[in-house]
Amino acid sequence: MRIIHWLLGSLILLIDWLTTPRGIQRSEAVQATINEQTKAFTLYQYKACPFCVKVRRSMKRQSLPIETRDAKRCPHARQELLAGGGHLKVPCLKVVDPQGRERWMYESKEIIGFLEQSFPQAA
Ligand SMILES: N[C@@H](CCC(=O)N[C@@H](CS)C(=O)NCC(=O)O)C(=O)O
Repeated sequence: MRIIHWLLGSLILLIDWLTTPRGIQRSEAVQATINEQTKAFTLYQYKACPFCVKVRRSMKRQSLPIETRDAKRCPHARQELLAGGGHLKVPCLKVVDPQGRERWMYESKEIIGFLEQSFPQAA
């Protein structure tokens, strides 16, 4: 069972690597603003989780340099996710607003929709 799990994970990572999307191009000034805004975001994830791959590909497509933390390999990240979000489930996007309030968003579909709405696709 473990070997099948490992093989599937490796296959997912290989396909992801072979078909990595290109990031959209923005003007330097707009991208610099977005880079600054994404500092308020952290993605808790597992490397080979298909839902996490989906979110990472969306980030890549949108050229969003969001920090990722591996909640499987890093006990500290796992603890942060459990304490902040309340569930050990990935992907989970932590968003900190300008007042310092945290929002922990689960569900890949919701995260991708939120990112698409939050950032301009061009300019
Ligand atoms: N519907 C969720 C599914 C997420 C999900 O099932 N994630 C798995 C990893 S692939 C998980 O976190 N399972 C709990 C665990 O591994 O502890 C989504 O689209 O984000």
